[in-house]
Amino acid sequence: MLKKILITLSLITISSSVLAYEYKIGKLEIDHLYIRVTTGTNVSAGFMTIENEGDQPDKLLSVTNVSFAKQVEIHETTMDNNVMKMRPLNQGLTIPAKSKVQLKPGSYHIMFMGLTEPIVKDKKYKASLNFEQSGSITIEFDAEEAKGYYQEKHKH
Ligand SMILES: [Cu+2]
Repeated sequence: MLKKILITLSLITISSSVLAYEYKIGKLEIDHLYIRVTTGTNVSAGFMTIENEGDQPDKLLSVTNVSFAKQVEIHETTMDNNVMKMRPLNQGLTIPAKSKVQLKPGSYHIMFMGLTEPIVKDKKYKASLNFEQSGSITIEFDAEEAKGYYQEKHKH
């Protein structure tokens, strides 16, 4: 009986460490962070989910403290006559109250340009996310290969 309880406890410990890459600042919860592994290009994109549990909207204003890229912008991908285009969100990305915004391929993303090193699997990439209401938080992206979706055409 005691043995069974111990096994159960250790399983709980394992599953909670899987959730270690979750960040919380103010009323925001940030999850599923990853940056795309590069294959010879000097641009990459970062993705995440941001959930706002608060009653007030917040805004991701900028991404700073990035050591591996010369320029970082918040982008939106749109379709214009079947041509995929990206535009920088110079006013920031709004996270409405009580809702979740997904940065994902084909939609919002963090654009890293002028990479000073390749993005390789199993490395972590640090950045600071700066929010209008909640302030700044330093996060880490896991590097993941682009798979299961089309390669984005980058038009800058
Ligand atoms: Cu982009």
